[in-house]
Amino acid sequence: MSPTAQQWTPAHGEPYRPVAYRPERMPAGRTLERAAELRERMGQRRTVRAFSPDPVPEQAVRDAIACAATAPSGAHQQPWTFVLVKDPEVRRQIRAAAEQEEQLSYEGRLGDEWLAALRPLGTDAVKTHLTDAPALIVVFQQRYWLGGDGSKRKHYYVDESVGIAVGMLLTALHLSGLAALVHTPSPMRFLAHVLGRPENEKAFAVIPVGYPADDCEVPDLVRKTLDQVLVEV
Ligand code: IYR
Repeated sequence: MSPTAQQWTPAHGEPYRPVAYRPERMPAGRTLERAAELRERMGQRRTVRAFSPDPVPEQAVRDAIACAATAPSGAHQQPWTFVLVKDPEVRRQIRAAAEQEEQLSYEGRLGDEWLAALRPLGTDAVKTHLTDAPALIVVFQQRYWLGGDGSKRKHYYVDESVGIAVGMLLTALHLSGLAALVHTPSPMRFLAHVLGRPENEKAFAVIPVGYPADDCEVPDLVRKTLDQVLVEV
């Protein structure tokens, strides 16, 4: 039965049941064109901290989350939950709680070395993006599987799996013409509380989504060149 027709449950302990996979091979010329185009388009992505309150096409955000949920994961356990927060009151609560933590962080909890690393980015404890952006995607890691009857099962490579899913989410949002930010208020425990998440879920990141504000500015960052990040053997 398809997972849409029935609540998904882990295939734990079931036998290997292979099915044929024969995607049509793309001609090399087309692959090269696609790859160059994607490289160019992804090079234009910037992390945005100043959002317009304009609404975004909501289905595009759901589609991007669906793309993220195609990510590979440890033992195909898909250990993620994406909470899409549109309610302005809930966004206000998240901002108030995040700013309380961030104030302590920027007033010294981060330490001098971390603060120096952040200085070129121009960040501070004021998190207008949490209320200006029309939507927040709060990504939770399922640290373990929790059955309806309270039974638990170990999840593997949760950090890696959720990190990959977030990368795919950012890619999908950007290629759909939407701006985003990976915000990691620390500590993030308040998010599970505010959003009423179950005990097996731990917040991983808050991703405001929207359009850049008309007066949006970003730091003048330089990306490493391909030569600097690629080693060919
Ligand atoms: N969580 C804080 C600090 C912060 C940390 C890193 I590493 C950044 O790349 C950016 C910010 C904040 O959100 O401001």
